Amino acid sequence: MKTQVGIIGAGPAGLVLSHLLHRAGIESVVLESQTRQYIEERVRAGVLEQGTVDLLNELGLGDRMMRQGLMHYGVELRFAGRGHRIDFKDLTGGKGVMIYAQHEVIKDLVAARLNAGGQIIFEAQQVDVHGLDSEEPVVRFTQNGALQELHCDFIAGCDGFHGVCRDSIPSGVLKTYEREYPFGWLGILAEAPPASHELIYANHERGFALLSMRSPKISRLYLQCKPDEDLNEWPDARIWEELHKRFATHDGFKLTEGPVIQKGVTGMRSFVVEPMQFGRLFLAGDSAHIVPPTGAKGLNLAVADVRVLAAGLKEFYKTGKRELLERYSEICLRRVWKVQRFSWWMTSLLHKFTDDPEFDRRRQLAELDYVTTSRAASTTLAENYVGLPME
Ligand code: FAS
Ligand code: PHB
Repeated sequence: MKTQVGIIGAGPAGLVLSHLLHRAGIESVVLESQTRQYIEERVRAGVLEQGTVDLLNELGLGDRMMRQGLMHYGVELRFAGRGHRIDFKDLTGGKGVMIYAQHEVIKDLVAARLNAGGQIIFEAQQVDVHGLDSEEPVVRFTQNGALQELHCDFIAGCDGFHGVCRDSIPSGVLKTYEREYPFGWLGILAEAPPASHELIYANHERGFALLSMRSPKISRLYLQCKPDEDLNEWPDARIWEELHKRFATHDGFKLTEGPVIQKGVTGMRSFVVEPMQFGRLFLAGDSAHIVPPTGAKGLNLAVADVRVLAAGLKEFYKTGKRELLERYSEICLRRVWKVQRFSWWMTSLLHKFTDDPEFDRRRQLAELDYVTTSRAASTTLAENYVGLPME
C-alpha cells in the first residue's frame, strides 16, 4: 500500500488530521488498533473549545454537534459553601465552550471520513514504523493475521500516550518533562438530569468535585480520589453521598441522583516530550503531551496540533517548502506549554493536596476569592478556558 501521509490512531488528532488533509487534497490512510465500535463508545472528554467548534463547523462536520451539543458561556467555581460564576461571554467578547462528548465527535468524524471514501483500517495490529529518517518511511502492521506494509512520505503519530510512535524515536532524541499528581478522578455517568445548567468546579476540604453533563438527561460527575482508588470500595450510594457533601452550599443546593451507567478512575499527570518530530514522523496529541483534565484541554490541544501539522504538509505538497514542517514542534510547544500551565494551575487551585500545611489551604481559598472577585483574574481563567487564539 502507498499513500502520502500514514496516520496512526483514530482519536481526535488522527481523524481531524485526515479531514484537514482531505480538504487540502492530500491523501492519507488511518490505522487504528481498536474496532470502530470500541472507539465510538470510549468515554473521555466532554468540552470543546470555541476554536475546536469553529473548525469542526468549517470542515462541515459540526451539524450533529450544533444540534445535540450544549453551548455554555460560563462555569461556576464553588468553595466555602458558595458558588461564583465566571461569565465567559462578558470576559472574552462572546466566546464559549460546547459540551459534546468526545465519542460523539469520533462517531461524526469516522462516518464523514468513510462517506467521503476515506481509508480507516480498524483492528490494525502490531503496528510499527520504520525508516523515519528516510525519504519513504514505512508502517508495518498485521490485519487479519496478514502482514501489511504502508509506504508513505510522512507519518503522523496520533496514537495517544500508550501508542508506539513516541517510543519508536531513537533514545536520546526526546527530552521528557513530567509531573504526577498525588490523586486521581473517580468519574461517573448517571441517568440524572444535571443539577446545574453549567459546569461546577468545587474546591472542598474533602477534595475536588466536578459537575459536568452529556445531555439534559445525562450527568457526568467526578470526585477527587486516590490515584489507585479501588472502585469496589465505591458503591453508587457512597459516591452520591460524597458528591452531595462536596457540592453542598449554604443555600441548600440539591444534586439530582440517578442510575450510574458508567464509572472509572483516571490518573492525573502533566507530560510533555520535546521535540514533537523526528525525521518524517510527527507526534500530535496525547502521544506528545498529557494534561490533567481539570482544564478540559486534552482533546482541544490534540486538534490544535494537527491544525499546525496540516498547514505544514499543505505547504510542502503545494510548494515543496518545509519551513512550517521544520517549525512544527516550536509552534505547537508554545501552545502546549501555555495549556500545561493553565491545566496545572486549575488543578492546583481546585484540588486538595493532603500533605499541604494549613497555610496552603488558606492560600488556595484566597486565590479562589481573588479569581472570582477580580475582573483581571477571572478574564485570565475565561480566556484560557474557552481556548487561546491559534498562532
Ligand atoms: P487518543 O488517545 O484519543 O487516540 C489515540 C488512538 O490511537 C486511539 O484510538 C488508540 O486506540 C489508537 N492507538 C493506540 N495505539 C495504537 C497502535 N499501536 N496502533 C494503532 N492505533 C493505536 N480530556 C479532556 O479535555 N477532558 C476530559 O474529561 C478527559 N477525560 C479523559 C478521560 C480518560 C480516561 C482519558 C484517557 C483521557 C481523557 N481526556 C480528557 C484526554 C483525552 O481527551 C485526550 O486528550 C484525547 O483523547 C487525545 O486525543 P489523541 O491524541 O487523538 O489520542
Ligand atoms: C467532562 O465533561 O468530562 C469534563 C468536563 C470538564 C473537565 C473535565 C471533564 O475539566
